[in-house]
Amino acid sequence: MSHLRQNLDSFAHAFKALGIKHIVVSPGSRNAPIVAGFIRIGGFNMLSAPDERAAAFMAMGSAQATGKPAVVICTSGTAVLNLYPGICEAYYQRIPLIAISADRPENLIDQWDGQTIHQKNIFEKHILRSFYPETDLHESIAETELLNFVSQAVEISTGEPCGPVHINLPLKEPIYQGLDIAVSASFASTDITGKKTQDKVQFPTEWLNARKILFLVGQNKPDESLRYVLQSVSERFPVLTDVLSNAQSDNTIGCTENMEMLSDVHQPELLITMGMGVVSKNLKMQLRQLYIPLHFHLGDGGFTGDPFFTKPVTLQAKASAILANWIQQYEGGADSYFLHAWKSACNEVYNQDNEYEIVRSILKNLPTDACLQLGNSMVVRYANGCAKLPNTVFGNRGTSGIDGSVSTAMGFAWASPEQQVYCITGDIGFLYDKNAWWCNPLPENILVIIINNRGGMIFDRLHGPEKLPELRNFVHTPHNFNAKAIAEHYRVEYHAYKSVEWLHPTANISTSLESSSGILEIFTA
Ligand SMILES: Cc1ncc(C[n+]2csc(CCOP(=O)(O)OP(=O)(O)O)c2C)c(N)n1
Repeated sequence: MSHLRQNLDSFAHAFKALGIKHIVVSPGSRNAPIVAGFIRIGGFNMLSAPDERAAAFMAMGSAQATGKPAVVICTSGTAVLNLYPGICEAYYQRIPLIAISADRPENLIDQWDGQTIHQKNIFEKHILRSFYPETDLHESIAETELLNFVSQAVEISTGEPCGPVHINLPLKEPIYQGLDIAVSASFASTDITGKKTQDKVQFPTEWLNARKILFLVGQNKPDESLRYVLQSVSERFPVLTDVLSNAQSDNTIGCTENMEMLSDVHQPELLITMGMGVVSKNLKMQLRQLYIPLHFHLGDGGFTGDPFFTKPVTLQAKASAILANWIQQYEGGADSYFLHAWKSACNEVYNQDNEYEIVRSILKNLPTDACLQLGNSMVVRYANGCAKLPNTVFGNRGTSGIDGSVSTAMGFAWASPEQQVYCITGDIGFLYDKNAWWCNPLPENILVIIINNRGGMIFDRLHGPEKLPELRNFVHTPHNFNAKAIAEHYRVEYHAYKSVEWLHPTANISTSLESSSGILEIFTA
């Protein structure tokens, strides 16, 4: 048996031993021997997805669902570059993802050879670490060496912060030798994954007596212990929760897009933030204007952004633990006037916008235990500040690309088959990512809802592009497409509504949302 065959079996086995289950594969010749190793070892949940751009987002969505790293495997050349948007999004969302690319031997680079490009360090600054085997895979490598190699990659990707890592495997001809032979060795089964958590963390003394403390939770993974502790904090202090914070409860305050102008009464003595960025530009701009003397950020590793220009001091702490510790010892009297001022600033004003009403009507009818995936552009903004959201909400706000929202939702649905997934997207985002359905097996627990306004509505809300009407074709990108033929192409159920039908007082929205899979398109223009 060839060393290559033996090594690729050991390589795949290492993933199994480390408890990794979800593998998304894009086809290719150079990566086929790597994929063959995963098939021979067995025990993986494997998804075939030919579009590498979509595949990377699918792997990321599946990692969102399981909390464990997912693997995406692709061939050499531009295939690797097509993983980049998903890698980038996983980097900024801090989601564990392992990208494996097959590569050609180094001496063939720049020799006019097909699918041969510079793959080393290809993801530059948007990767936690890039790995290359030290020994040629065609030579004998001890099983333990490959296990160590893979476990380092898994450890980095699930560390603090979590994120993407890249493993680049150069393979030279012949690559198909012994492809069909049964598994070479009886591998030891060792699950060596395990995560450290920091619990009792001391809070700064400034927190004990301050009366006006503003809490703000940006985009964050679901964390029930954090939601629980913030519920009690929100009885006395304003706790602002972004639509993607997964921290919302009865007394928390949604970050509505159309919030009031802030004034001196909103000025905190202390700002305490968790999670990452916020969707609301209005809130971000206004916090930049407000005088905030002290800002602590509860970090879970990785860099801390400074979105409000307040120079936050980062405490590397598990947010729920530090807050539970603090609330028990808090000695100051919380300023109820301050709490009410924030509640009324963010009070939802009735919005007559059709699309806003449609999105809100959908959200009102979603089950709490569903997963909601929000497309970028207007949809995530319409949902921001909504009082009723499912307990699991995701959106690709790491880099705010419109290129992978449906694929991410598809990956989530694949890895969480018991959970109903709803993905709401704009039409351009949908059309961009229509290869999300190009996967096998196709999940049956995902309903994609398109708000079709026949173009990029967001650009009509910005002031500027309308000054040059000729620009419209290149910015708003008007079109007359719909999803019917795409649904037929992928053989999924399709329903269409006009906004007047959807919003009609006699419309039964919960019944319209009953299909567990397919495409539902609502035309608003
Ligand atoms: C990959 C990528 N390309 C381009 C953009 C710029 N962009 C932001 S919103 C948008 C239009 C989105 O239109 P649609 O999905 O229909 O949503 P709507 O604006 O109508 O709500 C574009 C092209 C982006 N965010 N990401």
